Amino acid sequence: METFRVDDMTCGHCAGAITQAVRAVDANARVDVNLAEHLVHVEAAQADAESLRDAITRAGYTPVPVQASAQGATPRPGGCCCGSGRASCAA
Ligand SMILES: [Cu+2]
Repeated sequence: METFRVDDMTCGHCAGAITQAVRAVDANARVDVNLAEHLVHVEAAQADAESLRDAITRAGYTPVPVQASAQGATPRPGGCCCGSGRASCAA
C-alpha cells in the first residue's frame, strides 16, 4: 500500500484524473482517494511506488509520499499523532 499526499488535488475531477493516471500504469491497482485530507492510497498490483508517483506527477499534480507510520490522525498511546511526544497537538 502506497500513500501520497496530493495537496493540489482539490475536487472530484482531480481525484478522477489521478485515479486514471494510476490505472494507466497499473490497470489492476486499487485506488482510494480521500479528497478531504488530500490523500491517495494505492494498492498496486504491479507498479512500484516510483512509477505511481511519476504517473501522478505527469497528470499535473504534486504527490508527496507519506510514511506508513505517519498515516492516520489517531493519537498513539503515550503521545500525539504527530509524534511530538506531547499529550495533544493543541497543548
Ligand atoms: Cu480538481
